Amino acid sequence: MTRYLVTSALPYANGPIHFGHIAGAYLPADLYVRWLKMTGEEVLYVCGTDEYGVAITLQADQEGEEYRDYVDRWHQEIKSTFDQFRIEFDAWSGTARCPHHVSASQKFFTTLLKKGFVQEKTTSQWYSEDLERFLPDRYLEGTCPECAHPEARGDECPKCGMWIDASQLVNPVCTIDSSKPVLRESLHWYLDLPALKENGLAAWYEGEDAERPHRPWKPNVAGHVEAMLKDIKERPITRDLPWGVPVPKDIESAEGKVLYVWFDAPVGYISATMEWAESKGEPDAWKTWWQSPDSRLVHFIGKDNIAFHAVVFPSMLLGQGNAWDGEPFVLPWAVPANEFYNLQGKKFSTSSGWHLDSKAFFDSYSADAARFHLVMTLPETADSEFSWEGFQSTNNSLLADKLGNFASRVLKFASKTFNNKVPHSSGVLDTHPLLATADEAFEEIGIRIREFEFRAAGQALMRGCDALNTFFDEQAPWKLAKGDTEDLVLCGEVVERCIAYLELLSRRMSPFCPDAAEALRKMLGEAIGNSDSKWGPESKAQSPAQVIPGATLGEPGILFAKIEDGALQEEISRLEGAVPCE
Ligand code: B3M
Ligand code: ZN
Repeated sequence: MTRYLVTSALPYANGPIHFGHIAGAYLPADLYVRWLKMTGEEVLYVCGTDEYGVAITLQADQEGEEYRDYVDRWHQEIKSTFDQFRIEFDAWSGTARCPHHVSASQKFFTTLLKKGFVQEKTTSQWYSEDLERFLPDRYLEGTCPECAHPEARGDECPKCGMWIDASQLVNPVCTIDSSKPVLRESLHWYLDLPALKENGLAAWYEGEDAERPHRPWKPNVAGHVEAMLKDIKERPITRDLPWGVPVPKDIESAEGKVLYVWFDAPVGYISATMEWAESKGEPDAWKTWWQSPDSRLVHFIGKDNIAFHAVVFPSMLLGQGNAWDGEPFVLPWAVPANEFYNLQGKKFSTSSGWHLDSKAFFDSYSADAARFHLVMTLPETADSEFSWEGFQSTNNSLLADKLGNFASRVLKFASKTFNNKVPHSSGVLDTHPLLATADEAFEEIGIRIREFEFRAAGQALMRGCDALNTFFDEQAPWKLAKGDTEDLVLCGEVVERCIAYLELLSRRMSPFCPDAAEALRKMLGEAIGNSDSKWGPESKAQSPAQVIPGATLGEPGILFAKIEDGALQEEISRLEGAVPCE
């Protein structure tokens, strides 16, 4: 049976998660997971914080905090932001807190070493004579050896996206004290990507090896991977740093060396799964997800993480062979990488105030409204952005006017005209063309979600609501209610269908707007019987549920409050006080 093993990039525990991150790697995954679960699939959604490496030491050093305390604090903080967005993981851990992480990462390393996919080399590293230490990549800035951009970091060029070998950096300076470092010899271990390419990576990517990956690769993924495969190089996977997974002790001269954070971080997906399995009392259950050929491994990431998820991690996985008892690891089935999400035309930047403070945001607006607006503007094929005007318009004209309004018209009318009970139906309207249009639109949601086209899925949800509103308008039950007996019967038929479609809508909308979906189900009261909270497999979701004739409805209410122009202006002026980065 197909199983979905879904991951979202492990956020660095060194700062807040903002709307841009949410839109890039978390909301689409959460939506995907909620949809699959609702339709009866077996799914495990794994995430956690990325807690080692230089991104952490840099920040913690600057703020004068112990590394452990620093990551603990951000681990909590990040989780509370996910909670505000109703992003729900099955397994949630962190690389410096998971009890399996060190041993799993070290085993990855030693296995690759034994199999000859990791080689030891003495290389030149930048060393600060003033600070008497080796300088990790991120403590260096200089000119990009590929594109000559003058502000490249030691590990990566922000302009051309190249993964840089720091020793190749032109005119480097130390970011701690602006001194000029010197090159000194140090022993390090290199991942033999060229050998791994020949030993299965290329075959997996190009699909010679059976039907494994989901096709086609997204163009941003294909572009990046193909460029990288053409000229693949060995890459160092160890560092001279005091904070990380130690290189295994039994390896000569491992003293003071740790695994590169991009080596241990993806293993974090596996170690978090081990922890989850153990907490369920089935310590081996992680294997069902990672080693079973019918697992579909799906990595949700932003475009800056493509190389690691579509080249490096798959190489590490396939290089393990049978070393872990049982089947080899599965390789990624899909990597739905997103482009970047900006704020009113500029990059999100917490430090300059060009951001949306989650706490303030959720004091005024709902998770549902935030989620739906992000879905409708996701950077799926190009960079996109959050604007306050856009947010207001999604909330007011889509959620409130189309979805919320349909629900409140129907339920208020039923309350007034039918004593808040579901009218009886003879099925005469079941095949009405507008309802067929709604069916088609609602069916498309699932098709699109499974193709990672979440914007289109959101549009389909709205098309369904349009058809339902038109149906209600055209049938004009408020006129029928004033007519003869025959009209009154038809009026009941119309209302019965609308209530049944509200039940269907409550399920279809739930991955997008989980809170409003729950609220709508409450408003439907006894009409929906005691269907369980998972709301059944897809087969059931595909036909409108039969609401119970004569059952009492709950109390009608407002699903989505409108955002007033005044509130909007306030938000915009607050942002205008900030100085965005170019
Ligand atoms: N922490 C980079 C990032 O947050 C990195 C992702 C790790 S995923 C294994 O964008
Ligand atoms: Zn460059």
